[in-house]
Amino acid sequence: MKKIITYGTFDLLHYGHINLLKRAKKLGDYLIVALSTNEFNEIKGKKCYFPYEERKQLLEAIRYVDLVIPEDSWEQKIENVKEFKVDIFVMGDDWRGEFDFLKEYCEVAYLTRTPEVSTTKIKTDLKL
Ligand code: C2G
Repeated sequence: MKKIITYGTFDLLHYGHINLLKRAKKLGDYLIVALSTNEFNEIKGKKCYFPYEERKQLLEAIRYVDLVIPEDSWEQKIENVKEFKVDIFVMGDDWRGEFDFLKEYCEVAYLTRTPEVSTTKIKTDLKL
């Protein structure tokens, strides 16, 4: 059982997120998503439209996602990788290089982002 983990806020869920989760799942058999809590988003400086429970509910409805756990700190990744015996850590390539320290514990894969869509863009466009 090849286990994958990825992290994020996944606010205003869109097809860029789905592309990432779909490709992450294809790398193994079991995909864990560590979802940023409302408190952690404050630390990340991200203002969420949907609170944690709703963002979690949306993610759990996605066929590629097997488990959603809370992400409440920058420092939990090594512990998560060990605890869940993760084989591959996956993030969009806007994070390329940022998490290479995990290579000691698991494979690290940065997948290309879907360029034209983002939560920020959706919010900006809707204000117009
Ligand atoms: N993503 C993507 N294409 C987009 C938008 C997002 O592939 N058009 C990917 C991001 O690269 C990330 C995931 O979808 O891998 C979730 O995106 P965000 O919710 O923006 O994640 P972020 O706020 O960058 O949180 O500890 C890591 C952080 O929690 C990452």
